[in-house]
Amino acid sequence: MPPKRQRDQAAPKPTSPTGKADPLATLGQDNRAQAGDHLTTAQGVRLPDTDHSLKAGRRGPTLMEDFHLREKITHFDHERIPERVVHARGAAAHGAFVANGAAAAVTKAGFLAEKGRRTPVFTRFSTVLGSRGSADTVRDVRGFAVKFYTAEGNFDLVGNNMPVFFIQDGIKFPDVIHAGKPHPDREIPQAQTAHDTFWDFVSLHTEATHHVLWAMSDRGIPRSYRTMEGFGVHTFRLVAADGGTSLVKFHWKPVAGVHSLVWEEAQLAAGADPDFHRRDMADAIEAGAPLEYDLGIQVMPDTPDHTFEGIDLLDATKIVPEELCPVQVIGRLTLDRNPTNYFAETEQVAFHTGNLVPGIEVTDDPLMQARLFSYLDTQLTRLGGPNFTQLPINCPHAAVNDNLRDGMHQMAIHQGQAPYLPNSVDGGAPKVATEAEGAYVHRPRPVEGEAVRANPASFDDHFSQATLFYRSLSEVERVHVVEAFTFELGKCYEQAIKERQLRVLAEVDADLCAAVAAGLGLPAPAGTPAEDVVPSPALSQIPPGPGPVTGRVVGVVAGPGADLGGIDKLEKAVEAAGAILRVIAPAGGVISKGRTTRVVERTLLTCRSIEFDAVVVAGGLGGFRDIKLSLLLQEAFRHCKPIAAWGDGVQVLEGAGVDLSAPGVLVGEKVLKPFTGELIAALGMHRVWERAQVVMAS
Ligand code: HDE
Repeated sequence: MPPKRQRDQAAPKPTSPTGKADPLATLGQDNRAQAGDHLTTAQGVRLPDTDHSLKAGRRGPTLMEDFHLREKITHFDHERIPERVVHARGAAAHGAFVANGAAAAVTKAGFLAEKGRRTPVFTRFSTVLGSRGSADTVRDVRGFAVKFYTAEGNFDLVGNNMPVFFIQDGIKFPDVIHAGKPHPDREIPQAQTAHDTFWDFVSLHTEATHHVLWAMSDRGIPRSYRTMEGFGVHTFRLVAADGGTSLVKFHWKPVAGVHSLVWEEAQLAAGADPDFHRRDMADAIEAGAPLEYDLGIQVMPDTPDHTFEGIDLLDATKIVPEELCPVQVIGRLTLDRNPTNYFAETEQVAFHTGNLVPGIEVTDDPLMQARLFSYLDTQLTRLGGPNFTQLPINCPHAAVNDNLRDGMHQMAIHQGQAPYLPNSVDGGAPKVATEAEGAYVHRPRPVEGEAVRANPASFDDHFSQATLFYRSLSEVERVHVVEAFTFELGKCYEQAIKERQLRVLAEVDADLCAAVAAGLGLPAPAGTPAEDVVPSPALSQIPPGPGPVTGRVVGVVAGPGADLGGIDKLEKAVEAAGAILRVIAPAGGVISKGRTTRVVERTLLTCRSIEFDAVVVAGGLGGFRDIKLSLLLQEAFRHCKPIAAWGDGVQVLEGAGVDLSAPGVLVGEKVLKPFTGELIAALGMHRVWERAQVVMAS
């Protein structure tokens, strides 16, 4: 009997909503996983040994005729494909988007408009500058790319976690990326902008200023993908069923709230757990806590000048404040399935801003226009030819019937004689569709003008929205921006670059400039920042009141003698709120008290404060002291996380030097409702920012 492939044994293939076999559902079911009866070559020949090469005698030499050795090594030699030139490091998840029907008036795109329609999606999050093996928590922009496998074809919303971009015209993309990537001589620093070439470029290229402010804010170091906003950045044109058009901006709003790390945590995580974000996402999904986001749109009239309230909608360095044009929620994205194979799915997925479906069009934003060229072009190299759309992760669920033929890695065995149109040989098939039959028909629009290499005058305003952003932040968020600029510029060697960037900051906000200058030990230059901006409260991440705590992690310090009953009660309360509890102890194994036992999930050696959103010390530990515990508690204190203790756990806090009178340090006799309620409310605020003053003063 020949070896049987799992593929041959397969049960009926799952189908997509379109009725077509769902290629994603069968991903990972190929027998080239570690299954099946016998190891074979790629040609299906069974192998007797895969540990020894074929040699002339036990002491060699190795024989050329060893086809297994040659095949095994050759395949291995070619296991890597070029990493993405930007957004190389990423993590992804499967899920679905369900429309709520609110978009029906503005677009005919069924997956957005039709109430209750469920569309499968694959979403890849990424950092921009780092290589594939770099750390997750570096200060950077995050990619937020969503592939919707709609019944009308694939639509990709290839966005970021910041709503603006460094450049207004795509022709500058190689410049900004060359400046941000490691220096070409020594290839350092990795995955960061804290170096001369980046600041050289952005200080000379002031249209980057608004985006630089976002990158230096807490948005540059998200807590997790689960707590990160996403933006389509460009203005899109939606086309309604009646042909009416509107200009829109897309927003992803995380259901779990918008939260960030603090800079020290981000740095610690980069060393202690470089996979911090991807682990968080995969663990949450595996634990049955999906990532959820509302998709929202800002809808603006499609006027000939493409402006709204004086804001140029074709300028990707500008936002439309939500207070001027509210975000309307049109559906929810849920990510609830981890990929089966990183390479096949996350690495090989190919997003493209030009993957559009009827009802969604692009605008003349010159940044967007360049992207329409770039994605397909880069993928031809990265994925080795023009047939990457046949890879399961890129395959549309809609029926594909193209006349594209041959090329590297062709997987299909096309039939017929006439892959051209018009033809008579194959009966004139396939036929083009009418708009009523679902064809993508570009909305006619007047296009005229002289061929010029120039921007509209409105693109010259580089600072007003940077000022708007900075002044819309809360006090503590502004301090973080000052610290980020001071850190990044402090890493530059060239004095002239620091001075030039200070002159840019002087145009944004005099206080910001003065504070950064003081940190650098340089004089603050004078500038003329916008005086009268109306702040946009939606730009601040600090919640006005406690928000959801879904997926947050509470670490409970326990050990021999710990009040296990109290831990159980705390766990029930924490889990009822949607958060997770993890037991930390000096040593692994289990802790027992009477007949109750508790598994230790982290030891003081294996954990670091970064993985907990709050730390609680259990009662019953007496005056337990440990230098690593002091570090854990002091870091949690410095990072303004809720800290709590009950019973004699309070002595442990004192022993670790925690100021019991500081905000957000909660103590109780026992684990009772007021204790757990206060802790969960503090967790819902994400941080105890009132403590920041105490931390800075100490
Ligand atoms: Fe990209 N970008 N980009 N970009 N981009 C790529 O495509 C490019 C821009 C974004 O998870 C590349 O397949 C140009 C803005 C994401 O696979 C490449 C310009 C925004 C991802 C490319 C931009 C993005 C990419 C690299 C200026 C936010 C990762 C590999 C005109 C709205 C997608 C690839 C994934 C990836 C080009 C600007 C987001 C080289 C030329 C603005 C999320 O084609």
